Amino acid sequence: MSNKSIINDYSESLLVHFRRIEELKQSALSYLSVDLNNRQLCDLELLLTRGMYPLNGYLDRRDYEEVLENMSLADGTIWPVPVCLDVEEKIADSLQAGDCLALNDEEGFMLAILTVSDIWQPDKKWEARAVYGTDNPDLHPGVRNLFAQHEWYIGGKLEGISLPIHYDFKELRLTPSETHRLFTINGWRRVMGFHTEAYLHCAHKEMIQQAAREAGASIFLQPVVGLDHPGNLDHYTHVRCYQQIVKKFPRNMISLGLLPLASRLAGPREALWQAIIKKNFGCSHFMVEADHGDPFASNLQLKNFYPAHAAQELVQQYEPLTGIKMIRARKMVYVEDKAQYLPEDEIRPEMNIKHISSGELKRRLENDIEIPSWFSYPEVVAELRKAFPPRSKQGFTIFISGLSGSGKSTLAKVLLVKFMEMRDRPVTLLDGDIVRKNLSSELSFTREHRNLNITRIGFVASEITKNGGIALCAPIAPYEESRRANRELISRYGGYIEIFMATPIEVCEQRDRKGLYAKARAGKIEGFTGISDPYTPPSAPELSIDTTGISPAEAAQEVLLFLEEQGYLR
Ligand code: PPS
Repeated sequence: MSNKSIINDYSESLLVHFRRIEELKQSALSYLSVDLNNRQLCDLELLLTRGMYPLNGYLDRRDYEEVLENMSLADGTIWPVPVCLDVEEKIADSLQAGDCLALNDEEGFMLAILTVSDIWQPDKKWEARAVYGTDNPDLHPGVRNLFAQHEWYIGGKLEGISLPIHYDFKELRLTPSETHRLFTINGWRRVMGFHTEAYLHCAHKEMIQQAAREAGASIFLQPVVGLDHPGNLDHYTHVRCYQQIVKKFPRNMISLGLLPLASRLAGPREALWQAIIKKNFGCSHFMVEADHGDPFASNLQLKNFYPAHAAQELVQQYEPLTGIKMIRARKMVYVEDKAQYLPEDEIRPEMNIKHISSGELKRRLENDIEIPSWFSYPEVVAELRKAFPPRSKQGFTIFISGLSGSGKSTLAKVLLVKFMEMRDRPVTLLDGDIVRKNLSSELSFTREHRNLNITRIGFVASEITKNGGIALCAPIAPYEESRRANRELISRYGGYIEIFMATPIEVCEQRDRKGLYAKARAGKIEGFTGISDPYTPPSAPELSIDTTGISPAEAAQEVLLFLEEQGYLR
């Protein structure tokens, strides 16, 4: 490789000898340091273990520009995706070529020393167009992520002190040298790598097994545990499901290892990058899906960003340079009359096929409905049921928003009593006044402080919901932005029911239980909601309740009926 030291180029890992670690730790006392985020830690781990061979550090500027222009390093070695260390301007300003920078984990534990070769401010629009095919962040989440990263890049060689520390699934965190050794010991000359971030069911198992059989290869199932994906509860459930599904393959045919990858979502380039990484883990074959690496691959609502099969074609085209063979993933479909899975392209019109979509699977889990064994294995379903309990066992948040005097607190109190009476789940009341006294006592009623107050309530409610309780929130919450943030956060952990108290302001003002409207009209309270500060009604609440002509018991009954109908109450 160009202007890079040969010393590390062929070594098994970039971790240095413990004698050198002692020296590095001593010298590092005078080095600048940065704490890496989760994404950067994934890159560092794959660099240190040599999952990203032949890189022995972060790309310098020449290599980076070649990667964008030609999908190769400056010496012509194929490399499709930039791997640079992004840093804040103040770090970039304090460094020059030849300096050393200590790289720490999020707790400040030192993992590696980077000897800086280059510091530059990349043209991110150019990078986005080259790697993703667009520089519009609204069209591509990968571009959005890129633009959200620091503005300066650093390139340079790494000396590793320790791999990032993981406490979970240690036996599955295999490095390339470990997997290669494992394959050699087992006599696996041909190994097909399978990369996944999804839950796997019977159709996947049939697809993987059939492809491996055709290639005469064993299987290395390598799921990604890198960045948490929105909507995913946790990676623990994923890994436990993978541990179950490998038991369904013939013995001595499959091994499981976790890949700490910060996916770029770059479609064909992503697939090619993964192919090189799989080769580095000792695989001879790599299964590529028609929409591999596409940011919208598993999203039924959105059209894929890249053309179908583009990823397969690119990986195949570069086979001579990467040294790993592409295997096309052939989707399998369950044929009821034959009680077996067949490749989708072999299905004839008269065949009776069955399918359960991810949306339907979610519905069945939520409502405790049977999941047939032709679709998934009972052991996998049992893991999913633990992670996604039916609605009747999930925690939920009832978020009541509305003007002062609209009936929020009264409704919340009646619901509190009803839930206490049911004794189904623990209940917590987070009324506006209670929160203002206990959680947000230093906050005023400016837009910024109100939003902060609401997101604090949202955080507490999300913890309650996550742990299976009921959070009853009743603040004014006049702005859409903080209500939306709460919905996004809490829906990940359980139910979220937004109730808009649609009682007209005239009625609220007439009630004026606390005399606040009168004071606001008299100019004695500034920025009073509905009088001198705006209230934006929720755009899509689960329920709207106008308490003008109904009793608190009737309002509460509307909520209880809704909860029952949605499956939260039994
Ligand atoms: S917010 O906007 O959601 O943060 O408000 P919240 O925490 O629910 O607090 C609302 C209660 O504070 C009292 N109060 C005011 N409300 C609105 N605007 C102004 N300027 C204001 N100043 C004090 C008021 O009593 C609200 O209680 P409720 O129960 O809604 O009447």
